[in-house]
Amino acid sequence: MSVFVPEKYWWKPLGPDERLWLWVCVATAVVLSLMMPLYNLLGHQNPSHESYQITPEKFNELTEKFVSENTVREEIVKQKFGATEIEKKIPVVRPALGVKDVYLRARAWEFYPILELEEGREYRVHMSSMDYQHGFSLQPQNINFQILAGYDLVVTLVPRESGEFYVICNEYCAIGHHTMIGKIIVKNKEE
Ligand SMILES: [Cu+2]
Repeated sequence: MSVFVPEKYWWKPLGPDERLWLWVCVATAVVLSLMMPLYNLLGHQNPSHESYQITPEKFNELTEKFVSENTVREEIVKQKFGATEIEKKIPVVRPALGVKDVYLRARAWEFYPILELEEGREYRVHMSSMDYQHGFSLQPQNINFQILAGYDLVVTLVPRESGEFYVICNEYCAIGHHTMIGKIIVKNKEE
């Protein structure tokens, strides 16, 4: 049985053009790799985050606990699916003093609860999905994250601006996707 053995390898000897291209490739790879940490520190981009594994059941339990301990009122939210319009009550949750971990549950097709945060205070916002892949897109700031079932995505943030902000799902999640809109309210300390 004969084994094919090439008589010569293309990189032996290495031609000047090939050598130049290899250096271009190496330089590009180095520049692109450096851009990752540098842009994270210097660029205007989404805040970095942590991610942990969690079951939807456990995340749901933590969310329900957070909601039951910190709810201040409820808001009626309307959703339109074709000709049908439904109304539901979504709790507005204002984390008590000292509560840093806040939970935002995504599922078809709602963000739950409505968060009411304080300007200048640091929070760890936990996000996870109960079913499909969803997207967290904070508008008009254009801050975006993917929300996946089985993962607890933690974003540490300090709200710098008061007002009402909308969370749009920007990952297509079937029939009610267009109705999946959440809300984050940011208030001054005095409010
Ligand atoms: Cu969605």
